[in-house]
Amino acid sequence: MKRAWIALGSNLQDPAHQLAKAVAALQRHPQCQLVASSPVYRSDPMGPQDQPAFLNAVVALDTALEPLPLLDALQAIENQQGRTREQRWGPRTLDLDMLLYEQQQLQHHRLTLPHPGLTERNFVLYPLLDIAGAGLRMPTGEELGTLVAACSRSGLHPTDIRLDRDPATAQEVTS
Ligand code: ROI
Repeated sequence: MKRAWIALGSNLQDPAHQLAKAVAALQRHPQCQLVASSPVYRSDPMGPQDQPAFLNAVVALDTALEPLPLLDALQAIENQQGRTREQRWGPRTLDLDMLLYEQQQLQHHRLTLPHPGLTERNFVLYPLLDIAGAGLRMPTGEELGTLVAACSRSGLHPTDIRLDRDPATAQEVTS
């Protein structure tokens, strides 16, 4: 089995439900094993500001799939949840982005590893830190802790949403 790190994001059609449903689909996948899921964060939109806030999280998967078949599996889940090809930087029902796959570096027209947005997106780095720890090594040799230290946390807010529950009952607890 190979270890992959996947970022989840949604800002349309009940984002908490979208994330929980995606995690449930990954858990059901016969060639994937969910290892960990991060807390869920609410984050200010990166890109145009006239769209709802996002919910973001990261999961660790162990998988028998190579990177491109894993990408196919992630896109199938996006499509099952009604994702259409939206405008660039626009709102979306569900994004599943492969951040890292073992120590692989890949430049393919469908997939770049590590994910090119990884180093500048606090809504990816902080949940990754929660489950991977600061010592996680990038294929480029840097440690995750170094990347996090260079990335502001502003606009990133923890929530009480849990991803390891039944998606039918996933809900936001506001206090
Ligand atoms: N902004 C935030 N905060 N979180 C996302 O997941 C996200 N995804 C995107 C764009 C539109 C770039 N902005 C985002 O695709």
